Amino acid sequence: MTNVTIIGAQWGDEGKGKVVDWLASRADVVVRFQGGHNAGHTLVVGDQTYKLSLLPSGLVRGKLGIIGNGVVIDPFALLAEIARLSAQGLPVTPKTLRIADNAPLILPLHAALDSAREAARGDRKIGTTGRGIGPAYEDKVARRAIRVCDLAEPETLSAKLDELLLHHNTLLAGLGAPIFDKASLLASLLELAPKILPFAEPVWERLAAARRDGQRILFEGAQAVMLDVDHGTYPFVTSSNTVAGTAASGSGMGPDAIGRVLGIAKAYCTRVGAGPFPTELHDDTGRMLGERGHEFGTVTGRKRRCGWFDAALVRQAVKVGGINGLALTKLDVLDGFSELKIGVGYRINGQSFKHLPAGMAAQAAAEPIYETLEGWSGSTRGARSWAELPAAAIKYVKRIEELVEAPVTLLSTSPERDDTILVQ
Ligand code: 2SA
Ligand code: MG
Repeated sequence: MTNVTIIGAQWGDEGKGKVVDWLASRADVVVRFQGGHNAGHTLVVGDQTYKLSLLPSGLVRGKLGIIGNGVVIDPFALLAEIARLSAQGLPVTPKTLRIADNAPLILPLHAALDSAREAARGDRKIGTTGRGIGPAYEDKVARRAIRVCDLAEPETLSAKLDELLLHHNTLLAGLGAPIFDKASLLASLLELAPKILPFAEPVWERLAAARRDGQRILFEGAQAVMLDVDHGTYPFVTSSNTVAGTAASGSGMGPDAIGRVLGIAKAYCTRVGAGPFPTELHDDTGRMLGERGHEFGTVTGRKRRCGWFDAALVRQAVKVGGINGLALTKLDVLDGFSELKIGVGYRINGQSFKHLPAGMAAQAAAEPIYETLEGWSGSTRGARSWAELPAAAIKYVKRIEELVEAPVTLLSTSPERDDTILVQ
């Protein structure tokens, strides 16, 4: 059986949660490998809506969930999310969830620094989720992060907190933000340690055993390729690598474990936070996409910016992300438009580009080059077969395939899991 890796092919919120949920029924293990509780995956199961941030979506289907070493774990947020799911009738126990003992922790000081920095940036802010993701990854790379395993070693924890606070309190004070007290931070961590540690283990061992036993692993990406710290619209990105390759390094497996890579893209495009978005619409069409698509952030409730599908951008995501096939979601949001536009490249200072160049000024100046397609008047909402789609909708999907140079293998026509068309 092949494994599957799911990643976002735009700027996030493409509907990864639904597709992961759809594929989870055929998997044995679902693994998160990067990001943290900045992710927001909405799953609709019957009359229940689950909003997951840090937990792997497969838990909702009773599959073993694993949080890999590549994730930054806020232990307070983890316990709160577990409590929330339990209140919805879905218990999460050390039998159903395992977390990497070498994963770095996000602490309250990371969120404080994230927010203080954003406030200090003023108009130049990135529009982060304020969850402390960036500062936590910085600490990991700077070799001062507190990791899950440190919760089992009070002396290590205490010594590491000294180093961490020396660094962070200096930064926080410089930004005029309140500083943190070691004694209370240490006490709160020692208090939650016995609740977190039962979930912790070297997950790479369990994953290696799962592979040996022929189990099928589903890797659940968060955010998206255009938010990748290397390949995205830097500096308007998240602080992790979001491409498929991270599934291996972020879970402790070799690259051959990654399997098929399914990129998820909306049939149009959205972005939350600041940064370039060449096909963004500031007009009634943009507002209509936002209203019909209910485009608000799952975690922060922020309004998402909306625009036309950018095939040049998704083509780039296909190449750098290692995407073999695309799942196109929210096609129904485009129902009823008389015509649709697709971005096929950019004009920047009089020059044409087939890709989005890396420079910040070039990205900000990029004007989309559009191709116009006929819209459709019929409804695609809830369609479960190719034959139920209007001819113009099929044409739209086929044109996207050509432009992004990857086949569309799945089509999603509503948030319901079963309203999905398997194309190939
Ligand atoms: P951060 O917090 O450091 O990762 O923010 C850096 C940039 O990454 C973007 N980002 C996201 N974009 C879309 N969806 C995300 N998750 C939530 C969701 C977002 C929400 O699924 O709805 O609820 O607002 C996500 N996480 C990070 C972020 O907007 C910054 O541009
Ligand atoms: Mg989301």
